[in-house]
Amino acid sequence: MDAASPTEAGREQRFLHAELETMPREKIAALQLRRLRDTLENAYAHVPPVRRRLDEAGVRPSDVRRLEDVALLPFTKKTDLRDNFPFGLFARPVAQLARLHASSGTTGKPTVVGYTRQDLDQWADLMARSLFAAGARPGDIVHNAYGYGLFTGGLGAHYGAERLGAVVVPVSGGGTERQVDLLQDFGARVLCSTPSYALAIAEAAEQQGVDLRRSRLRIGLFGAEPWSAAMRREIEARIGLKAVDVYGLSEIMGPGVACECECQDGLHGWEDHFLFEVIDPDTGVPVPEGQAGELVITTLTKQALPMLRYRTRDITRLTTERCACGRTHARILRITGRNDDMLIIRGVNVYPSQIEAVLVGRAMLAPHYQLVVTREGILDEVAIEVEAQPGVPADDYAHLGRDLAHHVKVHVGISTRVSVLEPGRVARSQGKAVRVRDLRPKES
Ligand code: DLL
Repeated sequence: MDAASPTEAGREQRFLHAELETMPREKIAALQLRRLRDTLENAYAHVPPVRRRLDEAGVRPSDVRRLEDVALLPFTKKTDLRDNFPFGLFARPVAQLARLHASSGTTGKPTVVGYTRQDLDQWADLMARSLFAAGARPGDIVHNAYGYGLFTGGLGAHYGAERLGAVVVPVSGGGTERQVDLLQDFGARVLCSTPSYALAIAEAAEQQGVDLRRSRLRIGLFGAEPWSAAMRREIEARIGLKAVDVYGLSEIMGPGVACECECQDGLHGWEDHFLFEVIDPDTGVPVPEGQAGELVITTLTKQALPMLRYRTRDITRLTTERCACGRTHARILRITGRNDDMLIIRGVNVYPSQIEAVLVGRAMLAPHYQLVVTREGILDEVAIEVEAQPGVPADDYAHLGRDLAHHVKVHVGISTRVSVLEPGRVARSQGKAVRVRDLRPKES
């Protein structure tokens, strides 16, 4: 290829928008304050439930004079979206929107989110920035195995890749054997999927006798579900690519709210468009930088659905320490799990990803597992169902199970029952994996 072609030049370039991504932190803060005030004005003027809330709290948009004053604003919760179903929190008439997405809740109505043309444009920009940070470049073939539809993963990654100038293969989730064929035939350099689905693709390839490590794949943008460092190592080893973490949620935008760069050292939260806080989930009080808590996000540029202090329920830590890549935007460290997924086992708080971290990569065990939660009297118990690697004699299963239970006890601090199962017995995901089967009686 001609060295002067845009594609080759793109490979030298370090940032998609250098000025925005390396802005001094004081400048980021000034921009955030300006945009926060605009967002408040927009929400106060156009969203009656937000106006009511702010009036009740005795806060006027003009009261926000410094960035820290964001703490004066009431939180928004998922239930607020449900209570105002479907369009009650929109700041624009539905006819002025360009798209709707929705996420299916486990109970009741889905959460509906809306975008103006400008919101969609900004989303494409941020997802393009995320892809670039991860190492994707114009001209790359991007195999997009996030589900297309109401879920934001498929279309979010799709338009971001197009905006970057990449070549998108809009394959969506499912038909895993065919995904392996397409990856080989088209020679994709970038794979977008949930981490659990990447593993399902890796497994399907191995079963077809295909070594994806010899394919053109170099970069994976994996997100939409919690995954451990052990899972990253497993995927990287089996597919032969750099696995990068990407974060987002439909209430705020979709994928691309934050993304790791090639340093793989935490996800840059795009602070020119979002304000990130970490709070103590019990008290609602912001915690000092570096301490774990619930991530709270305020949108700074969204027109259709401005969100003030949205409680994500995701547990993480934030750092503003400068990343080796040179980007100045704060980093969200790996999301350990959702508040809702936290189990309390005999007084010990446990996230499924902590068990995953012990289990994945253990000799003779496959990285396919599910946790089964039951209640004995007043105490919750966890059983682990995990597959053996193909070829491991069934006689070894009991011993492998005892060994894993021991390591979980040592590293996580809880007692579990482990069942080692034959290969293929744990359901494979095509999108977000179901890691927990909750058999506890439902509270009424
Ligand atoms: O999952 C958006 C997305 C699509 C993100 C593709 C990344 C890639 P929702 O369906 O609304 O949106 O689910 C959002 O998924 O609150 C987290 O609990 C979880 N989640 C998303 N990304 C990550 C991640 C999309 N990288 C919810 N690590 C969020 C851990 C994640 N959890």
